[in-house]
Amino acid sequence: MLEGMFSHQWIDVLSQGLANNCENPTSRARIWDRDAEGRTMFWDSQAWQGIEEYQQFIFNSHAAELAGNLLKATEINFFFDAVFVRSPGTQFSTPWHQDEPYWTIEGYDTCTIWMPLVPVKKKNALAFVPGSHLNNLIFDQYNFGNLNPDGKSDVDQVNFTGIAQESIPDIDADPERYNVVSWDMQPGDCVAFNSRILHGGSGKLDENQELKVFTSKWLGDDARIKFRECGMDPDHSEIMTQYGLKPGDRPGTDLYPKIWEAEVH
Ligand SMILES: O=C(O)CCC(=O)C(=O)O
Repeated sequence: MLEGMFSHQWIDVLSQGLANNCENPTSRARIWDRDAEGRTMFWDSQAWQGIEEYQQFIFNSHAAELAGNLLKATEINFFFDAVFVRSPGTQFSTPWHQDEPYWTIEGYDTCTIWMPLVPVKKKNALAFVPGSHLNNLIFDQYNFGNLNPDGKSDVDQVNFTGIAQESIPDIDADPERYNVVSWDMQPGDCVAFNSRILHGGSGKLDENQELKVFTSKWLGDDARIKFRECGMDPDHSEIMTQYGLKPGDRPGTDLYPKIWEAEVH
């Protein structure tokens, strides 16, 4: 967790972008959870091509440099954005998962920058199992396509049966055993995490508390395109193919622009 990484100007830009995004969702957007009181968790992804404020952040903020330094990369490409918007009081918690097994990318040198655009308490923030990105395990984890109370069609699906090496442990039953961490965070703070780390939670909000999160995903040196038979979420395989990208390629083109390069000394 990195405190005060982004200025209030960037938070304002992203907040404006998120408002635009919620008014003009992509075809990928959907509600992940809607409870009996009408509280919702809204998700959208890869909206950046249509949202100018997201483009400003991706191309002009120091997010790519931050990812580059953390990953000790020689270059950084942008992968995609995703937003997680919980209306006040939403209880929905994101299931524990790793990101890489769902992605159309494989590699160790990847990271997500998770940024709350409103203050969030430790108990409501995304939580992590430290070190779990190092164990080379793919867990039998959740099919996020099941999060679809409105019955949207053409939702990405995954099924890790036969691929996963282990069941996902019941982390919530004994968070101390897994050294689970999360933090009180202010707008401007972020968590940068490896796509192999087990993470989940967030939600369980107090009655009047909302949560608006912008995430950006960044690719370092060893990231390569991979199409997975177990399904992918978000599934970029079709658009990657349209852009001439194939398994084994280094992601690039206008779809995954190179944003940052290390200085050569
Ligand atoms: O904020 C959340 O609830 C989920 C975030 C997440 O899983 C991610 O960014 O990979």
